[in-house]
Amino acid sequence: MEQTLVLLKPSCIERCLVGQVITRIQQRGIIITGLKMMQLDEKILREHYAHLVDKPFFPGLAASMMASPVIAMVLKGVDVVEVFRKMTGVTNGRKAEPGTLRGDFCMSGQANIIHASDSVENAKIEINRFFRPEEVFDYTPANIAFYYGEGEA
Ligand code: FUP
Repeated sequence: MEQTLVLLKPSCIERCLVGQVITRIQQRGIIITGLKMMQLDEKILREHYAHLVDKPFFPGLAASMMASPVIAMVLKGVDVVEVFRKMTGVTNGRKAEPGTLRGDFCMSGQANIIHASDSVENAKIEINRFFRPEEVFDYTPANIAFYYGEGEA
């Protein structure tokens, strides 16, 4: 099964939305295979947001990502990269559809509560960036037959 990398940003931690976001992940039937709190620094953020380093908003973005610890997660499911990007919603929370995490829980383009990998290729790179192999527990729930029909997973 596919895996994706998620960060619950300082805007999620400070606003005490962690439980609600994790509830939505589990309600959907997405499996959490890695979870930890960590303090990000400029080095990892320059790698993670390499496509944005030259933008004028990068210093503010980096500061917002270092304002508190984040919670990093690895999520597992069939097509989970695409499914979870849809659940996340578009970058600007004010434009995100109601029903998405950003559309339900934030009003900002920067303090937008969550990061989710945007492709299968980037998910692999990002999981390796934030997790050591022994920190990811690639297990399958005992009742997996109630998550997916025969032949789906
Ligand atoms: P996303 O994949 O939706 O997280 O979007 P991007 O990779 O384009 O942007 C990463 C982060 O940069 C966003 F979550 C917030 C920040 N950002 C800004 O602060 N201002 C902008 O104009 C665009 C993005």
